[in-house]
Amino acid sequence: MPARSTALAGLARRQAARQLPAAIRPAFTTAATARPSSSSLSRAAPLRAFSSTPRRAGGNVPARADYKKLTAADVEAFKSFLSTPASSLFTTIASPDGSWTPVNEDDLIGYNKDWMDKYVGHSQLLLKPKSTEEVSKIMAYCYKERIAVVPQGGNTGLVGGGTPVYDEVILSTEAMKEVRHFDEVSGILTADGGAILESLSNYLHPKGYMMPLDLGAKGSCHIAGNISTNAGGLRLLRYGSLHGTVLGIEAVLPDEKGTILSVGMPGGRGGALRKDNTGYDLKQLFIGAEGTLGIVTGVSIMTPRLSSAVNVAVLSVPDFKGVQKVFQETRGHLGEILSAFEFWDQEGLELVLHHTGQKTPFEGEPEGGRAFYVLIETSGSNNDHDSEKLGSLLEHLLESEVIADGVLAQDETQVASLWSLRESMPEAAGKLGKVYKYDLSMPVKDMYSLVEEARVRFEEHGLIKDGSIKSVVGYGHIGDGNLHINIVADRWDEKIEKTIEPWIYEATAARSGSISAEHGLGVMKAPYVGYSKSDESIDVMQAIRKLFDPRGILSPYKYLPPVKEPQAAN
Ligand code: FAD
Ligand code: 2HG
Ligand code: ZN
Repeated sequence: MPARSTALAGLARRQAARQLPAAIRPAFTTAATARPSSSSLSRAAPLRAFSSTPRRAGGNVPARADYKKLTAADVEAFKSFLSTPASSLFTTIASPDGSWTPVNEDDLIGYNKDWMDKYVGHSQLLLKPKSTEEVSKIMAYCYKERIAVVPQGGNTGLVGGGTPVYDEVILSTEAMKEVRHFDEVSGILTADGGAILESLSNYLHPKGYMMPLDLGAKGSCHIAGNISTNAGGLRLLRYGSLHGTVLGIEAVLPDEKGTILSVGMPGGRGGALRKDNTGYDLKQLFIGAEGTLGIVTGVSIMTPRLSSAVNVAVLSVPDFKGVQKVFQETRGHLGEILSAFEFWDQEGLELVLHHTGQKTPFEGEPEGGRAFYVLIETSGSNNDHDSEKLGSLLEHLLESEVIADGVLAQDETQVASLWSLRESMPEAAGKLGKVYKYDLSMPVKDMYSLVEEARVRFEEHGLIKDGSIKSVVGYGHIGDGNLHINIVADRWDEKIEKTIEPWIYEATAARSGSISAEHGLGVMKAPYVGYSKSDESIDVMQAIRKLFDPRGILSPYKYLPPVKEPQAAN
């Protein structure tokens, strides 16, 4: 076994009782690396005037469908549905009689453009209703007039789902953000759809509870946005998907009445129940529907107890086989206390260190080198027990030479610092250039060969040599079989995109994977659903969509490929 020299010093109280392997050191504390717990992502600054063609990388967007073009009379109607129009309605359309003050196109850019600067629409109207009833009136009117609508939460989605493609009305849940009810016995939380994920966490923590999901965009994303994308995030391994934790949904349908559908919400027929087998489970349809079936205005969700003991270690591993071995051993050793298992590659680490100014917590260069990093988190209620278990796992991994070395957080600040190495990845990639993001599900053993194949492909196409592609980073939620590939380019460019797509979806399908693990389909992947779903499944999905949205006004051009016209009989 190679010599591992770094000595341990200054162990925190909870670790002092036991011996840690010499190559696992306390993590550095650097002010710059605190976990971005209040990380609200700023909406895009006004940058440019709109062009008449919608911007999205690549072709594939259907032509604008025959939706009504907004008039001043429509704005007047929307105004009449809102209790506070001055703070709920923003339009570039001029008022014939001065009854509203139009805004500039630039004032709407933060809602027309996505976080990645990839998808840009040119809506003329942003609505921020304050209640479900207001949403209902809006939707009934849009149905009657056949006005296209895109629901928007925190606009942190990564597939172009939450921004308009053309001139759809943007219906934002920003002004509906209250907690409606919390049951301290059952842990069931009921909130407005526009409640920000992080505010819900902050609401729950003093009560000893936490949200069952966590993601880097927590400071901006809305709970209804999370539900609509079926967001996975960093805690799925432990608490499962929203399909398990969401108990109820209130949604406004795009129909004649703007029907308010309330399923599994407290106070409704049936209430928020953990067990309910009466009929089809309608709420499930809204989880991951990306705004195609209705506007989610309220949510009821099971929240777990806040863990009083949290430990985090980051380990370096010389090869991807080792990453798999570490995962296998970790599950075996830690069992129920394992709460996250994340990984990233060397290119990812360098990107984060360079673009966020963080310092590496590692020292020196171990024999065998470092190629991958895994973050292991335990959450439990007995720190001695959990530390003991984690310590013996780390010892075992070092002894068996699966890992090269590692760092173990000694306090909350260090926990935050280590998490930040992983959570800063999307932001760091965005600082380097334009990021083509792929969010794929597949057997763990097949994950990294895809990243390597991608690098070879781009080399062969000369895209790395000519500087078009600056970095190819692999990271993700290994514990969930979810790989993120971030391909950082110097520009949005059709040639680059065509080198990646559909090749990357074919390569995913060849590995029996899914082209969307947790980010959804949006406008980006709508044409490619067939790589992961059969024609029969797509037909049924299209039929469900039509049932909820007969006039096709919600989130058009997205989510599914256009409906095939029936063939005429001979
Ligand atoms: P938006 O982006 O506004 O909308 C997303 C989709 O939901 C759109 O299709 C929109 O039309 C629809 N929608 C929004 N609100 C409603 C509503 N009220 N009713 C009906 N439909 C609605 N995702 C993960 O799964 N895991 C991660 O770990 C993760 N990390 C991220 C980290 C960063 C830094 C960023 C920028 C994004 C990350 N994401 C992640 C993606 C994104 O944060 C999630 O998809 C999030 O759930 C989107 O929420 P939002 O409120 O921003 O929704
Ligand atoms: C994450 O896990 C998110 O950090 C974002 O899902 C991934 O930006 C990405 O590609
Ligand atoms: Zn993710």
